[in-house]
Amino acid sequence: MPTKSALITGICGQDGRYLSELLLSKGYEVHGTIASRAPGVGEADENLFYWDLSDGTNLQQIFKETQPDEVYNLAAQSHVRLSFELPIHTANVTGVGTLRVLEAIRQFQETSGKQIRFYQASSSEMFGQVKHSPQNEDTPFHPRSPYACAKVFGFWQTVNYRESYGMFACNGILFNHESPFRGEAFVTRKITRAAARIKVGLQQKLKLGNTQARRDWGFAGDYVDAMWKMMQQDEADDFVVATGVTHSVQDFLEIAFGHLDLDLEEVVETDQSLFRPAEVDTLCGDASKAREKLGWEPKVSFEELVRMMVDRDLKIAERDAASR
Ligand code: G4F
Repeated sequence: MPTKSALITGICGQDGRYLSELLLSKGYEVHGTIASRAPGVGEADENLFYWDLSDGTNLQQIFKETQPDEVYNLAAQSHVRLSFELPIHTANVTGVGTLRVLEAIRQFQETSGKQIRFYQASSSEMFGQVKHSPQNEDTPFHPRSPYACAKVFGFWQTVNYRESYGMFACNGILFNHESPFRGEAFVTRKITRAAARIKVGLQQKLKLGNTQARRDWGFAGDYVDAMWKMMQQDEADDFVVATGVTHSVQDFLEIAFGHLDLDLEEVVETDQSLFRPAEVDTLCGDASKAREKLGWEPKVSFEELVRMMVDRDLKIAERDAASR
């Protein structure tokens, strides 16, 4: 079988990292786009292309060079609280950016005759003020942030390109998914990093916003497998990817700090500036469709996930403490 070529936008992020490992293990030729601010900028790599979702101009050239069979659109301004401070930028990048990729694929297919499959990283944040629980593919959206509004735009553009042009374009509606490679500004990694640094004496306090918020947290390594499976279906469709189990930020805190025998009462402080103008109080996904049609299921439990993240952050903290 000839090698398949994949292009991952935002390949340097957590999901890009796990997805590229998965695709390489399946024999794919993997290419990725990175934004100009990404780490390692300036280093030559024939499989990496500088590109930003706010820019539609060089996608045709990137497609020409990479000849992708599959495009995974993982790039975004993905921080919910930041989107309240940068609403226009978020709309342009996370929302219209998705449309730029879809339209570039449509035009490339028309001129080259090559068929490209498209995956859109849609988000459980689109459910926002949830209409019922657990949320599945039929649950109406009620976005609660500029980020979530932008993701709703990207979701419907993906559906529209599928329905209007017969493109293979699918949405993975992924609930929160974490790993030791999660960005440090997201609450899970902020907690595990702080616990580890407090343990070795590099940090004294941890400031958090709303610790009563509840999320359905899974392991990113499991979730990229669902992305790939969606792209191998006979027909493009949209799928919720979730564990079906919900926990509070407080639960996450207690397991993380408990794993290192730390007393969180003494170190955790509430910081009002970390609350959001509108909060998504609780999310819980129903991934029955993914289980039935994709044969997908999560493998890593919540407790295993927290411990995995703390253990890696402890190694980093110990190394940092030793090099002081
Ligand atoms: O970790 P978070 O920032 O993730 P959030 O907002 O749920 O969004 C993440 O998951 C989405 C999938 O559902 C993605 F689409 C999105 O791109 C992103 O990856 O916050 C989780 C919860 C929130 O309720 C927040 O208010 O934790 C609460 N929280 C409390 N203190 C905090 C903090 N969040 C952050 N980032 N930092 C805090 O100090």
